[in-house]
Amino acid sequence: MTDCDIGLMGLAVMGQNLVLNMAQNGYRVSVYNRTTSKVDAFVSSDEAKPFAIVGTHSLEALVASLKRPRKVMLMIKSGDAVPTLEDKLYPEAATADAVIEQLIALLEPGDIIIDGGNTHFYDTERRTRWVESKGLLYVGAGVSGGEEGARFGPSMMPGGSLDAWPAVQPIFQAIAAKVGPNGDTPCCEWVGPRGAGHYVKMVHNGIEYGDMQLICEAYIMLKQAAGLTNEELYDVFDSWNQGELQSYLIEISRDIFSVKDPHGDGYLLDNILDTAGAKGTGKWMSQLALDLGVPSTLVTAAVYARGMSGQKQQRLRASQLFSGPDTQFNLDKFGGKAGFIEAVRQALYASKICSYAQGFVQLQAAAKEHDWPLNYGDCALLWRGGCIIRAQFLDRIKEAFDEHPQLENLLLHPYFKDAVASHQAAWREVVIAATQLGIAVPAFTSALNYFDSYRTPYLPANLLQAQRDYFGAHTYHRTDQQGTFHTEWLQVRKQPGN
Ligand code: NBP
Repeated sequence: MTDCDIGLMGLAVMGQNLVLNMAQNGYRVSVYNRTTSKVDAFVSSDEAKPFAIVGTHSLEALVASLKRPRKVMLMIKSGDAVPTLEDKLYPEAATADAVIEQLIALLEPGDIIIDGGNTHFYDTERRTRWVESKGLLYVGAGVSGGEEGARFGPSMMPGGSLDAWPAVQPIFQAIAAKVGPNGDTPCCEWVGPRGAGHYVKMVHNGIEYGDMQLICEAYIMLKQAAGLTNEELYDVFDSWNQGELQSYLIEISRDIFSVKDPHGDGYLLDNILDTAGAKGTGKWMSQLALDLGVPSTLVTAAVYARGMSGQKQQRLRASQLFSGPDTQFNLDKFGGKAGFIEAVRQALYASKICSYAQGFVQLQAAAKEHDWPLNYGDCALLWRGGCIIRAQFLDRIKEAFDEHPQLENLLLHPYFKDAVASHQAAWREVVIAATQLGIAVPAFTSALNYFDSYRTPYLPANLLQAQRDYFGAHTYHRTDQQGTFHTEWLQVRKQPGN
């Protein structure tokens, strides 16, 4: 039997749901999993049975079940990359490489290997070149939306061998989330060569880290500074979700505030330990921002905030040693509780704009570094539906980049400039209140510092460069003359008259 449109290996949560989604869209899908009992269990499950999905027990059988050009999609575990030590690949990379190696031996020129996992873009750059050198095509596709998205419409960010796109496009665009006035624009477009798709997915995840941390900071301010109850928080987030903050993450946070603990008293949220996990894509974005020399400070603050949350025992000990400031918080400054809630909303929106501005600046720097012709308006569209950061606000970003494809920073676009300008007073007051109360808001603060650094014509880097020249002869430029200068600072200091 060689009539399947696509084969998928990796039947965990994502793989199973993507297969059901493809099958529901009329594609004939064959499947394989390392633990083959999962193949049998899946194809005979109530959800899969109506679609006559073809189960196979080996890669050979999977490949043999496919129409040409064969398309094999991998949805297997990805891991932490060690990109500079190619000979010491992390176990999951070695695993995926071993699977790809087997597939190369089984496939023929023109066939396509697709990696839909959260793979480090370095691996996708490397694998695209490797697979293409064997006459095959390779696609590294970011897939976002979790279990629900995979089943009913994920955001998909494919990149790699452009020649693979015509064969992959109909399937991917059929299963992707749809947005737009008629609900028929797929959140799936070709992103660019080699690792571009996985890079865009990584930036999506980094922005997700920033969004989540900012929402947590809004929550802690409303809860600790203004004393809002979970019922009040539900109402606040519900109203926020009607306006410019409308987004999936605000919506699910709202819902979380309403859930009573099925195993204890009160609300479930209040019984959850305040330590957060991470799978590493935020860290990757942060590391790569450092490599590129671009300040993606929001994702970095969010990664560190998760790290600090994990130091629970140390925090408990430190809390016995230090008390915070002895401040009486007065809501009158904000015009009462309602005014404070509105100020927090504005702080959240302005910070969010900075976070997305940083994400796109990093994408632009990466595109330049790796020679990817990225379309930033399309990137915003890909995130408009199906994924975790989906939000109304992404329409504005798409419009901004459609108007100015080379816009160097979202903050320079009239819509975002006006939004930040009109929100900055409240934003500053919220950061001041947090500082006075001793409530940590690293992402709000980091966003405000980014904004203040970005909008100032004058930073103290003149002194910094003077220090570098003083101890290391690193030279400096002058404000009033062309050229490179060095000063023997000690000698100048010792000259008479100085
Ligand atoms: P997991 O990330 O938990 O991976 C489980 C799958 O990997 C199983 O099919 C497992 O086979 C297979 N696998 C492992 Br583990 N080691 C293998 C090996 N050495 N050789 C072959 N197969 C191996 O599954 P998931 O959560 O569905 O995610 C799949 C991919 O999608 C990952 O790359 C993930 O990062 C990405 N992703 C996940 C989400 C999400 O919300 N979960 C969202 C977006 C992207 P077995 O059954 O034999 O152990």
